[in-house]
Amino acid sequence: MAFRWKNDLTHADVTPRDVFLNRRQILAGLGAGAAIGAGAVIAGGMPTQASAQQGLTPNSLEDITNYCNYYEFGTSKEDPAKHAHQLTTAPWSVKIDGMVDRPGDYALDEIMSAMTIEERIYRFRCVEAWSMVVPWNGFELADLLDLAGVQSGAKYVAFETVYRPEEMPGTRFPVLDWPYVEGLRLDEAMHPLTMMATGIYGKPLPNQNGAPLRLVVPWKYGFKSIKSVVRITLTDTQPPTSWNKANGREYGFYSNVNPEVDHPRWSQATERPLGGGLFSRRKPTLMFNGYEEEVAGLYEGMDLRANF
Ligand SMILES: Nc1nc2c(c(=O)[nH]1)N[C@H]1C(S)=C(S)[C@@H](COP(=O)(O)O)O[C@H]1N2
Ligand SMILES: [Mo]
Repeated sequence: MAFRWKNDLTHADVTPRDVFLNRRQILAGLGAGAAIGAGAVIAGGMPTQASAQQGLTPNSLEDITNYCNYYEFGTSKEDPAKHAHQLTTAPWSVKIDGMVDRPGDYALDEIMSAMTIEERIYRFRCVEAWSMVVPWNGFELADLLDLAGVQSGAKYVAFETVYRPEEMPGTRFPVLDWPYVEGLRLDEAMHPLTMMATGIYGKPLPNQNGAPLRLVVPWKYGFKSIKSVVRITLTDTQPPTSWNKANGREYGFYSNVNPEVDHPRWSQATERPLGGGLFSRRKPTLMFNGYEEEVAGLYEGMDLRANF
């Protein structure tokens, strides 16, 4: 909870709130609060919206306001914002099972009352080579795993997204093998940078962002950050992951952000920051998405090309 990392991001680096929200077209859904909050990103008493928006070209803003990946609601970037309101997020519980001392269905309320919610401003890099900076609210996954009591033989953590065809129109199509599943090595899961997010900008997570509880692993490609988690399983074998099952040649288990290892169909050396408009300058992608100092040790001695 008191973990300090080389945090070089402030609210000035946060993808402007209106950009972030607009891209999901949820301003209407959130009502006046979002609209009022749009220009009100304050850090240390100083309005930073102006600096955060430098370089924005409003005419191309529209192109990036619909970017969202939540395939259970459809594969186009606008689908999740259109359909995710159908998801019932309360009541919610997370089954924690496998190699834990206290397996069970943990009610979200129960989890929340045991956790300290803090804000973490993280870079977020999609494997498709767009990126943003998000002020998440949430808690360290390690704290939740401690609540359940990880047993000594456990080596991996498997995650599962809720699967409700009646609320998730995208699951009618066999794009992925539903439910969406993900996994981390235990040391990755226990790393203090790894969090479970419950909010953005101090407000509950919008459904299309993975309400009410989603994983955030800032040094890995975005698809590792599985949304709307209903099950967490401790295991001693590497769990299957949705994108790896769909295309193992293109999406590895680790999927650490790495500018030196290209996707078979495109370069990962640079990225397009969201919010900069169509003609925004690409910027270099950072090793481990800028968290090299904190996480490189997890992969010491590993061939990152073989273990992509
Ligand atoms: N269940 C589920 N989780 C998911 C996805 C998905 O389709 N289904 N998409 C992933 C991908 S590819 C990305 S880039 C991020 C996007 O998160 P955001 O929409 O909050 O930016 O969610 C990830 N988590
Ligand atoms: Mo992604």
